[in-house]
Amino acid sequence: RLDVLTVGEPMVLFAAADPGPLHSVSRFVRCAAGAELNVAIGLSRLGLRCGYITRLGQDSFGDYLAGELRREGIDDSYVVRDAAQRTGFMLKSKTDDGSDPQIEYHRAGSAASHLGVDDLPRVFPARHLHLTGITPALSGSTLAMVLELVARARAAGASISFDPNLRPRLWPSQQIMVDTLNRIAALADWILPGRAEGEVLLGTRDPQAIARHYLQAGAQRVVVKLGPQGAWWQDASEGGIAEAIPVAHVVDTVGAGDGFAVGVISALLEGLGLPQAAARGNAIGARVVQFPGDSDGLPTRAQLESICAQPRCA
Ligand code: KDG
Repeated sequence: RLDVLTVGEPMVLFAAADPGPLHSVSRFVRCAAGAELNVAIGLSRLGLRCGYITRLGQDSFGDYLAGELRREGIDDSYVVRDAAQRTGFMLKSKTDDGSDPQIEYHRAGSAASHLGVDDLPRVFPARHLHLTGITPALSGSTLAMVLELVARARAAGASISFDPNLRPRLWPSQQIMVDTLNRIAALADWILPGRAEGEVLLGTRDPQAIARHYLQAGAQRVVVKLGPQGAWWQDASEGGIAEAIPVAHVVDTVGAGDGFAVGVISALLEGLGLPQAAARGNAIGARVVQFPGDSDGLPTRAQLESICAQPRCA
């Protein structure tokens, strides 16, 4: 049995090698992206057995991503190669002031947007399911698939984590995004919103109010990401702040939330408490922002142990 199963769209990421707006950049570095893929990579590097459901085109981008999955030791039994569709890709600019980069997607109609209920294993094969709000935004069939996967995970007794990961550009409207993601959040056990996401989804930036809302909606644990201020964790009985690990120089913020999810999910599956899980999330998020790619800062178990020998870490 797997520890964690996730589902999503992997993309080839061309990260600008030089700063400036995308149209002015002539050199790019190729890497792999996709929020759930990043989480699968991070969990796998920590030694968890992780599976990933996706569809890839039979093109060179698909070959590259299939190779990355193998290289990272991710179970690819649920990866379909689709001769009729292309693999998506994206461009990311380089910033030198820690601000969020410019992102350009080339993913509409991609192989992964054709994922559907038929791509799911009949019997849910893992202890835990991790979802983000990106996959249900890709198409009507991916939304139906996510809802069915939740039902199968529940039937198998698996726990479910959900990172809203708002991508307004991928949704038909803001209202549909908010309604759909709050509906999925109400089906999950562990919810990992950012404070700005709370504002969009619930109309409040107050971490305690965000946590209370999702706990009342049925979650068991909520961890609200506060960026450089750390994270607010809360369950039915208590709540508190996990302080951030200061970062002297932020190279690229993209992927930090996925690193945070890796920390929280791995710690909770290991039986650690919520404060320790939030602290590990902070530690991995802080490492990820010091690297240019989405996943190059995700630590191995030995690297995590050396970060966690320092204060403020689980
Ligand atoms: O969390 C990182 C992701 O944003 C990035 O890897 C690309 O999946 C992606 C997306 O849809 O933006």
